Amino acid sequence: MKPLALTVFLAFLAPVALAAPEDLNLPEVLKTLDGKRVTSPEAWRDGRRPEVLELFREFVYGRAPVGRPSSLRFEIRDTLEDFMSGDATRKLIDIHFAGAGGRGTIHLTVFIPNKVKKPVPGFVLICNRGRENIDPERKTISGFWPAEQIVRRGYVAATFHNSDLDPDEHDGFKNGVHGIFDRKDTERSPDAWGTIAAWAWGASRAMDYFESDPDIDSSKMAVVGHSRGGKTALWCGAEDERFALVISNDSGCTGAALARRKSGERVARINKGFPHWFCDNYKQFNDREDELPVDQHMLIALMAPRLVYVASASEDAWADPLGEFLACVHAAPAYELYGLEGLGTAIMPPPDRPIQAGHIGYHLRKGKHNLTEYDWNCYMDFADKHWGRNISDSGQ
Ligand code: GTR
Repeated sequence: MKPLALTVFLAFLAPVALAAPEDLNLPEVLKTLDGKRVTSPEAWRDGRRPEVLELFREFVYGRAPVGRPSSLRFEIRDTLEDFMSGDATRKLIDIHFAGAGGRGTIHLTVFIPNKVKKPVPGFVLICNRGRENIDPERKTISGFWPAEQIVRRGYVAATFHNSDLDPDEHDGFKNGVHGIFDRKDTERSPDAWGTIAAWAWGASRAMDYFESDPDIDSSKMAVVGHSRGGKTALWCGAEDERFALVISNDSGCTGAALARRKSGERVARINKGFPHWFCDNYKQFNDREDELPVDQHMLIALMAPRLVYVASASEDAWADPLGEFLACVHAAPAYELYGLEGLGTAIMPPPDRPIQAGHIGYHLRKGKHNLTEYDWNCYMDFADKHWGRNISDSGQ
């Protein structure tokens, strides 16, 4: 083996050394802005957690002007009980809403396993790739959303496309839910919601539907997203505590990766490339990551004491796998307040060796930036483990 090939081979085998937290000077999860130490679950839930959430609203993702709108309405467009060779019932649901600027609809696709005790827990994917990846007819099958496998393992497979909420383009926040709900009589504020927050809002409306469906166990639903969708899943999980499990796949910059690592995609770059994703205040931190009042480990900590899972890919340097892993490590103190284990290790695992014992799960998949069946299987293993499910629940 050539020396370089050998080094790369060994790097995959050897645990990756950690940068000490002091080196990054991360803000402490359990220290309030006025310097008080948080030592109880109550002080976290009622004090520090809302404080951190507000910091992310004000400086990063922006503030949604509306929660569940009174206009929200579910239209079950179609129910087919004999889908996937009888394994699943398919429901196509239109979630309608309206505001001063017009109306919108989220097209939600849901497959509910037939041979399983109801209500059934499951996963909702925020799809940010082409709609063919979430084909409700199943003529196109994609590893990005392996609905058949999800159903076979006894879980609800649900999904919607992010563009139902807001197209992924910078149009000055005129179209999508911004155009529907934003006030027109005042200037847009620097902490107004960006597109990531708009997509996250959509996942919460899907949760509104799950709560209304007796076949779905809304107390055990996971929100899943890849890349920009992964950033969205994390923000959704922070804003909406109804999600019991939050899954970030290769979310990278302003997702799971620590900004202060300044590795891979950086704040200035993401704000330039995607000026519509975050709130205007976030642009103050271009090339000034150290001045952020938060870092992304605090976003992961906002899930505590719920389950959260972060996955990276070994060839995805742009998303900074080590930065994603370290954010999980440094989110743990919020879990420890509840007597729960966070990640349970500070040593980065080699590829394809998931860490799943604690309330924070992590794996580094070998390969490129993508959401694959391997990733999904890890997420379902984690859910099986923590939700006490086994193959007999799947009816197989
Ligand atoms: C990239 C962007 C990343 C990531 C990715 C994706 O261009 O720089 O932050 O979100 O797109 O969503 O696939």
